[in-house]
Amino acid sequence: MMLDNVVRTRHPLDPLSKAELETAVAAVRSSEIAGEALRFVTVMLDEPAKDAVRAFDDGAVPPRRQAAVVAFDRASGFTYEVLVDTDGAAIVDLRKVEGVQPAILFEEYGEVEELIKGHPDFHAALRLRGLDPAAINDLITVDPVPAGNFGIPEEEGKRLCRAQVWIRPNEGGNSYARPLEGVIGLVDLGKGEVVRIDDNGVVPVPAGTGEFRASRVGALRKTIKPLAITQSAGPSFEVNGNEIRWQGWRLRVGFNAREGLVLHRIGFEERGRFRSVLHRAAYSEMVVPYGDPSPSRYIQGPFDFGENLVGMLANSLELGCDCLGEIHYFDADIVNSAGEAVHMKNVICLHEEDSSLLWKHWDFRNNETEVRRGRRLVVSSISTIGNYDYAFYWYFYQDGSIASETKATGILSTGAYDPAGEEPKHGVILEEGLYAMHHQHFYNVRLDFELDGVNNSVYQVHAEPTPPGPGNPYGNAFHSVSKLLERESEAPAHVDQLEARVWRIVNPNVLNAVGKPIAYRLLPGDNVRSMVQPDSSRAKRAGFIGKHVWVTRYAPRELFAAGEYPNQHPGGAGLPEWIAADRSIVNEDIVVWYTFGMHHVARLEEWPIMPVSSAGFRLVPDGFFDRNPTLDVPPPIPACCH
Ligand SMILES: [Cu+2]
Repeated sequence: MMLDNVVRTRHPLDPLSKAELETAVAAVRSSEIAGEALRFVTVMLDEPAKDAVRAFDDGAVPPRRQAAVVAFDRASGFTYEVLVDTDGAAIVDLRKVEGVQPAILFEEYGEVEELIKGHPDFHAALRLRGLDPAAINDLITVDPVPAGNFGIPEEEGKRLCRAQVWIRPNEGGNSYARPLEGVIGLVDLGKGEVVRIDDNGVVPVPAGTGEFRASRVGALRKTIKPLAITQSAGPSFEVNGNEIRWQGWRLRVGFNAREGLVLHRIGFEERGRFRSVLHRAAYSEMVVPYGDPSPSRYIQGPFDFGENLVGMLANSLELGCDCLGEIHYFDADIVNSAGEAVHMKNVICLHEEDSSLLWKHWDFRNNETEVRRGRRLVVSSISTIGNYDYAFYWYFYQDGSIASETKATGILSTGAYDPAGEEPKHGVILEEGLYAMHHQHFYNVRLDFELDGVNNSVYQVHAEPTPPGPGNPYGNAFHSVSKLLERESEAPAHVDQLEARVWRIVNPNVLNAVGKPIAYRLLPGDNVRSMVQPDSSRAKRAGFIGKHVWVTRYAPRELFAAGEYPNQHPGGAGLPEWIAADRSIVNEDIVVWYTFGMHHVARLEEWPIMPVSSAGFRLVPDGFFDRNPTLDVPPPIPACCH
């Protein structure tokens, strides 16, 4: 049944509108869990079943819009999951979730700081260091550190947060230049009180300022000439609501409080036919395990999606600063913990870039050249989580490839050491008395493939030299070894660049021009293994960093690699738990999960602010098209280059 345009203007995967968010909040507020202490952790689109979305795209009626609400009662400590039909303003399902802690609320960040700063034991720790609490009160900053779970019986069942302390060198200055080493707070967020303040010993407060603000770093260089990017006829993309079309690509952007930027229904239009590639692609989790065993630093290992809500912390992007050129911005609406709808301006940036050479050939015999310049479409978002700023980029290229890149920037997390004592073993000295602890950033991307149809399979492929002998008389031969991953337990694997290991996602039901299943290839980029011990709390809680590639059978609730509620979780949730079911992944609706790590042993050049450090991966068509799909890209200048 076709509906009129008015109803169809909203796509089933569009993020919840302000009105829908307010409807969801109002429904929860009129339910039996309503009360003064009720807080809203996340209110996100409950994405409709995939077949309903596909049917809508084929002209069917839209599925009902639903909001998935995670609410938390600060008085009772109970967590609730509520499903609200926002079309009908009715609660569809309401359940209490036992034994979990939802993400830290923004208001709790402020409370941790206030509680620590007001506590007599904290004042005593300051005085022990020759500091006057009243005199420096306004310069003290307290960072909440998600509590983790170290199996300490007294911490079981409580909503906790740890705290680290810094002292700004001056008003608005860089806190991380002056750690108050050794002082670690433990706050019971349920009771709203400090459990204790540990003092692991006095270490001098470093004297540096870590200054990087333009107004304070002295003369600025005058050698930069303007660099303007203009597109006189406008960009080549079209945006219709949340749908983007560009150079054959079609995709939809979404946004939510937990994951931030989400891409849906990614596909390529070939000769008028839409060929899907991914039903959904999004970063699902990240964790930053710190590798310093000192009593003040081993606690650091935040899950920035599940504990800190990366979408909630998204920046409003500025033209000419965060993005350059002809930009289209998408706004987003979210709900804060008080249940108020908050409009976030310019949280997703869309633009087009020159991407250098697409392809070229010079025929030396007749001196004819064919050359094409490439373009890429860039969809990006930036979130700030405490000291670090993370930029997430998705790139689409004319040749059918997709890439993603994360850029970590911001300020290093630091510690202080006593210059008169031993040098820190698990960090890099930045200046006298100040060091940056070794750590790793692990990102996980959830790739819900749908290559030309729902049912796909995955092969792990590597290269081998062909054994010498009659089949390889000259010793030059090598071949590919391809292993079909049949069950979830067979999939977890590390990258192996020396073996040219890649993963091929295929649709065994659709063959290309040479009679082989159409495919995309997952090409890992820089990666590293996790340095945590397999039986450690960190390894158990971040199971997804144990391997780089995982494949699961699609299940609607399996969205986040470390599980729904990583905050204070004892471990085992997410990917390791799901693959225990060992479902078949051959010719099924499958999801590929890619974990990649950025190994961070700091450099002096990363202080006082860190130039971006990037890592990522690529997805390239591998027999998805029958030949180079860019032959129809015109030469850059009609009269030359061909
Ligand atoms: Cu880092």
